[in-house]
Amino acid sequence: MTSTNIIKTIFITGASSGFGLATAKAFAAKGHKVIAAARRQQRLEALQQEFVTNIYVMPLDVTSEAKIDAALDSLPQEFSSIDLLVNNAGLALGLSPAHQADISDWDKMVDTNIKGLYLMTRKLLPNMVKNQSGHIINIGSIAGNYAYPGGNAYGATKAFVKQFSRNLRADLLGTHVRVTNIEPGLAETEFSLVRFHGDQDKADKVYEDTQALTADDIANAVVWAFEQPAHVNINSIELMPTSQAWSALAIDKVQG
Ligand code: NDP
Ligand code: 8X3
Repeated sequence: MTSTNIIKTIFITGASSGFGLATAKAFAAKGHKVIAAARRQQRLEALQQEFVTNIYVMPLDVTSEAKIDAALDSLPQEFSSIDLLVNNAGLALGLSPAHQADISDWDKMVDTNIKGLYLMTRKLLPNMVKNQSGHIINIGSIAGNYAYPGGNAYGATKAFVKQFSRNLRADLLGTHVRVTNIEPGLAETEFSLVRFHGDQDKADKVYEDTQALTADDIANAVVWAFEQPAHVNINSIELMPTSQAWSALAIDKVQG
């Protein structure tokens, strides 16, 4: 038996855009109760209007433990027992080489992609363990698996997500709580607009003349991992657009 016909409560961080928004819509359309959280409350209002009864939207900055505590404390009773946490909130900032990168960009990526993710996990896990049921789905990245120029701190935060996900599985053995790391490649969202600090032309160039993954592709992977029978744990899913592959290792040739 799968869990598809049972209403679950699903907490999604970063639900105002991209993967988080698509995942919130996908679960809400299936009738699940969805908590959609992000900093930009206005963006979430349209979601609330589309799914009046089964979406609860809330402002949340995952980098602040105090704000997470306040948000969780304020959940209405009917949304308070979380079956699935989708740790999606995250960002890349900059594509400069390490010796030129902006340290405040690195700080923001660490605070969001690492600290925000482990705080949310730590806060929601005890109840899942108590219930002997639950699922944490983390949004990692191929950037955690493969190095590329300018990927420096961003890729390292996603390598954290990969190993944290695996170590969670080690800790949670016997609790029936599942953990999955989704590792997408190139996907067209607001990701590049954020990475290039609002430079729309630069962001558009990333997706020009190619067919990137869509936010719905990632939502499909999240939903699929969640809908597997309770005895099946999808450890990780790495997905790329067909138009993306690895490049050769680089060699610095001495100039003659
Ligand atoms: P978007 O920029 O479209 O969405 C990012 C979401 O994260 C927004 O909803 C944003 O909401 C939220 N967010 C950012 N910072 C915070 C914060 N401090 N607190 C709460 N929410 C926050 O990008 P994607 O949908 O592409 O990115 C989603 C995840 O997928 C990220 O973790 C990203 O690293 C990862 N990823 C993206 C890939 C891509 O190519 N697009 C590929 C692989 C992984 P708000 O600003 O309103 O708070
Ligand atoms: C986003 C994918 O390759 O731009 O995580 O880093 S990539």
